[in-house]
Amino acid sequence: MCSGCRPAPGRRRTVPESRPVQRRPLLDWRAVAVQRTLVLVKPDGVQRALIGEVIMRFERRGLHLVGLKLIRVERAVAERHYAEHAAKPFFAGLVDFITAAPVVAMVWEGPDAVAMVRTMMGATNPAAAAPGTIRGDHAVSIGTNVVHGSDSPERAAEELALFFEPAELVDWESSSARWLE
Ligand code: RTP
Ligand code: MG
Repeated sequence: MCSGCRPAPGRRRTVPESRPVQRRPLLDWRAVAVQRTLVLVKPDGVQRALIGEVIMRFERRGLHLVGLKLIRVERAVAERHYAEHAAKPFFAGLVDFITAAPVVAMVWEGPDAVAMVRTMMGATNPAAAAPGTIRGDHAVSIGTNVVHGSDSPERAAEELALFFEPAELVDWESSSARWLE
């Protein structure tokens, strides 16, 4: 230290008081509802080795993974899951399809996660799905459209309960969370 920089004898250097850092997000997305939504990589997606592709999209987007498993969907579960379509001509085929081979079931969390996932999936009929969406990039047929996503917060709650035990969902904090606020 230079002699001129020394505090005068008898005077103590004053150190600025340390203050807690105020973290204020640029955009307070807590004003938007944080939701959980069910995503299935359907049997065609698993067979076509698209599991990683689907996970990557949600992970890179910034959604938060709280549940993940590879399962065979039991017929009774499939019938409950697609109960809204029970009267439709494609119902039997839909249940056959979703129970024919393993699926990957996931729960993703984030602000407006239900709508965000649906937007990223693209339209039900891949012919109408925008390029850049999962179906728009990876599917050509309405029957084999790679992914399922809950279509409302109410359905998401029902579907989470149908596919996951509470203990299978993991509460954890990602170290990148503050960079997504
Ligand atoms: P998902 O439930 O699988 O996420 O699909 P989604 O909401 O986009 O479409 P939804 O109307 O719930 O239909 C469920 C699945 O049934 C098949 N589907 N086939 N042949 C047909 O007209 C027809 N319509 C629907 C699709 O595989 C759709 O994903
Ligand atoms: Mg649906």
